[in-house]
Amino acid sequence: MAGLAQEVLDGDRRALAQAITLVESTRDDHRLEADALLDAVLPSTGNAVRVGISGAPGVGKSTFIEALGLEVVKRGHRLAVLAVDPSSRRSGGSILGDKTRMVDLAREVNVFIRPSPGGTQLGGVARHTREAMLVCEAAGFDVVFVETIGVGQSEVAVSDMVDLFLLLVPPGGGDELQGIKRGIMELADVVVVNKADGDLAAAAGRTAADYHNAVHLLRPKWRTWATEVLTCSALEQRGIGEIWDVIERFERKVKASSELTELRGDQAKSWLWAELQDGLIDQLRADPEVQRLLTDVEQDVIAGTITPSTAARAVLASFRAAD
Ligand SMILES: Nc1nc2c(ncn2[C@@H]2O[C@H](COP(=O)(O)OP(=O)(O)O)[C@@H](O)[C@H]2O)c(=O)[nH]1
Ligand SMILES: [Mg+2]
Repeated sequence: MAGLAQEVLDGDRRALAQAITLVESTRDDHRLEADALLDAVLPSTGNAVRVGISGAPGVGKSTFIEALGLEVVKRGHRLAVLAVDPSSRRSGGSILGDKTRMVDLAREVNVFIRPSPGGTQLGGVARHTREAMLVCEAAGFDVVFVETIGVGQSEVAVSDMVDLFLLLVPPGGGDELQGIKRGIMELADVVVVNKADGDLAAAAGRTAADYHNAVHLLRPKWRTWATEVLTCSALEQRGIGEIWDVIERFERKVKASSELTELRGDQAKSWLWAELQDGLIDQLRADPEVQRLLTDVEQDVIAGTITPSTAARAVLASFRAAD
């Protein structure tokens, strides 16, 4: 692993792709190698600006990532684009299909685009993306975008690995605003109303004003940052530079106030607990006796003859005894 780790640190793209394939593997022996690799590169991680980008299908995420990505590389950064999309296997892949659409961005030498890892279990998909992010940072990428589609719990998982969560919304009336889940609004550090062009320009301005009012009713997430609302046209590449300016200002502020250090510490802690939870459940399932008992009590719980709490206690007791 030392060889591969060194190649990653040297910025070798083939090594980077190989390392990400390794961290995405579910094989036990690969997992041990992946952990060794991650341990080796860990001191060289954490130096990137980590941005989560979310929004409902069709809002313009791919177009926006291409436009903002080109701006970022124009300013001399190296950009990695990753994704968390547990549905990508079934739906044929959001970002994978988009890679062919993000043609200009994909052609840039200082850009690395990786589709969402496979899997339908959000926890596993998110873990692999988070680890891929660390590997990209070790390889010298100083900006990371993590895309997620605007449905389900994947937003929360992404907000647990990025510094700034950017929510992309379409122009529209109050109804549109109602349709955005409050939980997602609460995660947003920057809201961008896209498609502020042509006939939609005026509506986009009104939508931005509505969001501005709405986000200020929410409990603030940061001491030093209040959610900003901007408009842009990803298609016509207008307002994009201003968005990157806001992201840089955010990063400066939360760094200066030590809030970023606190956030990343909290995130690392919650990943530790997620790993413990997954690891314990894997160990439970690995024990054949416990597994048999599990199958039985699961049926009893379904049938309503035993409470989930009593069933869980019995399984845990059997696990401890087996140990
Ligand atoms: N008018 C306009 N259309 C846009 C803009 N950004 C994206 N679109 C269009 O919206 C549609 C969906 O865009 P896409 O980037 O694939 O959205 P995604 O599903 O969120 O990734 C496409 O037809 C884009 O051309 C924009 O800024 N203005
Ligand atoms: Mg897309």
